[in-house]
Amino acid sequence: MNSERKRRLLNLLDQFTIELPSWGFADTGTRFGKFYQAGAAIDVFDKISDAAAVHRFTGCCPDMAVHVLWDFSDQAPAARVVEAARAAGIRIGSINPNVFQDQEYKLGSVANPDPAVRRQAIEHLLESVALGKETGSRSLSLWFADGTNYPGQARIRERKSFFETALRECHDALGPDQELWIEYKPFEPAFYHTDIADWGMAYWFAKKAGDKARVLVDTGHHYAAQNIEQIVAWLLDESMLGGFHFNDRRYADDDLTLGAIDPYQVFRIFAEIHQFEAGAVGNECRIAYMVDQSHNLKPKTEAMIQTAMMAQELYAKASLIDWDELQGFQRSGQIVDAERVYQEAFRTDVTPALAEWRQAQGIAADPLQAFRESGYLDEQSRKRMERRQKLGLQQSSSYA
Ligand code: PSV
Ligand code: MN
Repeated sequence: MNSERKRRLLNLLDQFTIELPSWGFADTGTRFGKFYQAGAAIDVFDKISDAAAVHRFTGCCPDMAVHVLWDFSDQAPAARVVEAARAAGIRIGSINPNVFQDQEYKLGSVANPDPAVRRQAIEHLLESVALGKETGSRSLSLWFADGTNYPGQARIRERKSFFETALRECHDALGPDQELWIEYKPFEPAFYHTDIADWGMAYWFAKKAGDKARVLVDTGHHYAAQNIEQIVAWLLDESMLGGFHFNDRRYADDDLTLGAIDPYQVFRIFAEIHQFEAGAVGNECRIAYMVDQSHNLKPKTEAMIQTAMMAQELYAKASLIDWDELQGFQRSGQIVDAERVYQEAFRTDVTPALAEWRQAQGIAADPLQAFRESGYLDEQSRKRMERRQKLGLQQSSSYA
């Protein structure tokens, strides 16, 4: 890698941050059960401590997304949560309302056939907007479980109009610094139709809601063969890409760690972004890079460090593509050579450049190794096991 390219890469890394999900530090499972971990976070303050640890060792995760019902309570009001984050050296990132868990939402939230339930869901969205203002968060990140399980269960067009009304009302309550991101998902938990099933529907709802609304791409929310980088290219071109929920999968929304199955897919997504930003002056786009993973088996904090490192590595590799050279091959129809530009960038070892960047930040060249040597996980596991015992909470019988 020549020195000019390395200098560019180091500058790009200075700007690359990735937001961690509070829920990725807590015990999670599947519908078949949960395996408890001694080191899992018990409450939002543990989650803040864990997210801050990931940031300390990686230097690129200064924000933590919060889930309204899972993270805020009388014991954890907004002011205390914000203060705990500040003291730990991180910020509160996107606010995630929860209109999928309560019993009322069996038939949907903002698209529920009952107007009282629709109102209740909208009120929760508005409270989440207010919480965003209180916590200094710049984004409201919306995911809806709304949909149906059987043909004939509901009128799809009527539900679409319920969504348009609700999202507009939510959008209009946003403060000047707040943005609205709309996530899509083709199935689960609904198994016949999902009200926001794909990027086109999310795009449509965002357009209808207003100019602060954009689309959120969760990499796990596509059918298996979907070309995600094409979606990203279109959203970039239309200035409608709000951000990502990164994770990897083999089958459906598996929520595995980023790059575990197909790192080249993530590389190609980053390539579209670098290409867009390299395209013209003024093409910088504010994209929120976020993680949305469920670490059912891996130690959670380690999985998060592994994810942040993988994201940096793939982002760095994709930045090495020489766009002028590539365009030359594209114009003359040299397909093999064009593809080789991608493959060579993907193959390039960026470990030395990442080590140099980390050294400049005062962090270890191998954040995972340094984290392990710090003893953080052992210490937290011991303390959290004791706390769980006192609180009478279910837990694993070992440190592992
Ligand atoms: C739904 O699968 C999702 O990806 C949404 O982003 C939620 O906010 C998150 O998972 C946690 O439930
Ligand atoms: Mn998501």
